[in-house]
Amino acid sequence: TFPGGGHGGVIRPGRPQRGSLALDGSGPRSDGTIRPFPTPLAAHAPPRRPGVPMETSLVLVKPDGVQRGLVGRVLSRFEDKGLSIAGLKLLVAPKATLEKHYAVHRERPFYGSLLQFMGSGPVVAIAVRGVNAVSVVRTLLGPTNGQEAPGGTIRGDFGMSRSFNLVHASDSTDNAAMELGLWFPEGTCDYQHDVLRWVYDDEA
Ligand code: 3AN
Repeated sequence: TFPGGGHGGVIRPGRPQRGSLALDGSGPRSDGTIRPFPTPLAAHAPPRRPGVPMETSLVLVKPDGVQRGLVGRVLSRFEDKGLSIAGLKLLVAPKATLEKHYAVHRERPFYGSLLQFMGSGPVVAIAVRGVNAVSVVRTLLGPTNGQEAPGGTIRGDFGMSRSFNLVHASDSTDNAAMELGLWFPEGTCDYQHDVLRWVYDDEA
């Protein structure tokens, strides 16, 4: 028998069953007949907004973030914010990928050690999608140096270093497109993320 049921979960019309509810949420009236479930849930949901322009940013949890067991918490920051995960993988980055990814820093003194560090263990690549995702994600990361990053940001909460700064995120939509092509050449996942109608209002 079903818990609290005793009738196999079935409420028979015409038979009062005080103190019990049908599994579909309907309940018996005092005369024993069945009350339909009040209102379909969809009737209360705001309408889905078609055509909201979304951006996708490329985030990396760097080898220090993976080793320190922060992957779940980094993902949670984005999910908690209302952003969507559109791609996710763990890999040891090929040197060629890192060279292209950090080409802009080729002339910087830290370029060699940066590439060595980024190839020293697995990284987690995440495609993060949302309205203004590129700048929103950068805000969630915080400034480069963990010692200067404010509390509440990923780097501010978890890091104490400039080079071991746990995460990377695209700094412009152009770079995001380039980096997504590099880390997700197979493309990202476009799906209906149902919670978004509760995340964005009519002004986005
Ligand atoms: P961010 O990731 O905050 O955009 P960038 O783009 O200036 O920072 O630098 C790319 C990466 O290079 C940083 N995430 C950091 O790991 C490393 N980096 C930046 N500046 C230095 C530095 N002065 N010394 C060592 N590593 C650095």
